[in-house]
Amino acid sequence: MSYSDHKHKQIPDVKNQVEIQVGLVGDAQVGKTSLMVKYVQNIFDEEYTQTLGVNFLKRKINLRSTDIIFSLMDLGGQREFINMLPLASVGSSAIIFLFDLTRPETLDSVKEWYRQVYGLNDLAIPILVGTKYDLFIDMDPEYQKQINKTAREYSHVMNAPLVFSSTAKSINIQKIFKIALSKIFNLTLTIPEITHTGDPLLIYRDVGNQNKNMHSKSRTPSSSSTSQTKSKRTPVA
Ligand SMILES: Nc1nc2c(ncn2[C@@H]2O[C@H](COP(=O)(O)OP(=O)(O)OP(=O)(O)O)[C@@H](O)[C@H]2O)c(=O)[nH]1
Ligand SMILES: [Mg+2]
Repeated sequence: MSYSDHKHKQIPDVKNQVEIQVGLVGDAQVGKTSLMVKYVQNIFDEEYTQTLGVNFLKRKINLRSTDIIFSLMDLGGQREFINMLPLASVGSSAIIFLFDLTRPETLDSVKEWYRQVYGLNDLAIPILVGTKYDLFIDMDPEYQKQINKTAREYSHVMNAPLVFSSTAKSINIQKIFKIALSKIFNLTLTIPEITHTGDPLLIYRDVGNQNKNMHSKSRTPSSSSTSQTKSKRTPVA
């Protein structure tokens, strides 16, 4: 074959493909499996089926000419599965920390989940997600105000985007993963933020940015490792 023949051969249409692992962690029944199944299969089941160990689902999306494959790793929230935390943490580019907006103790637990995850992977981008917003909006306004405040403090200290979501009512589900993608690849996202107390919060612009992550062996919110960048922030307490 001559050189010119070679030049005119058809170039196969090869798409770029990137696989991104994202872990989902948080207390039992906060809605990790529901969120993952909704995002991947667009199904919501009201009935609770406890996750025994780790669930695993994939979803392919297209970003410009690249196929992005989200590999979602959902860890059962019962303490007995904590030995499987490396499956959801190691190799994940982002970790979604979920809490139930109607159970404040699940937000408190995020501290411990965060500490454990960052012992295994301190480069993953954290995203803080409050679930069951559909139930939360019917709760006492004072309670809502308090949760808003505390969740925002956690988001700040963790340097994590904050999203209030409802899997049951499809509120902010796709956006969680858009935010994850934008943070992982340092892309600009044009979704408006939602910051008003009482609304389904969507706060992401000034948190979870890569340049901050780079410096952050200091991500762990335990008091001893709270570094200079965090010393001015409200501690997770
Ligand atoms: N109202 C309402 N219920 C929800 C929502 N998300 C999840 N649930 C319900 O909450 C319960 C627990 O959801 P799961 O997704 O199984 O919770 P999980 O975090 O995976 O629990 P473990 O597997 O034990 O860790 C189920 O009955 C869900 O139907 C939501 O957005 N709104
Ligand atoms: Mg589950």
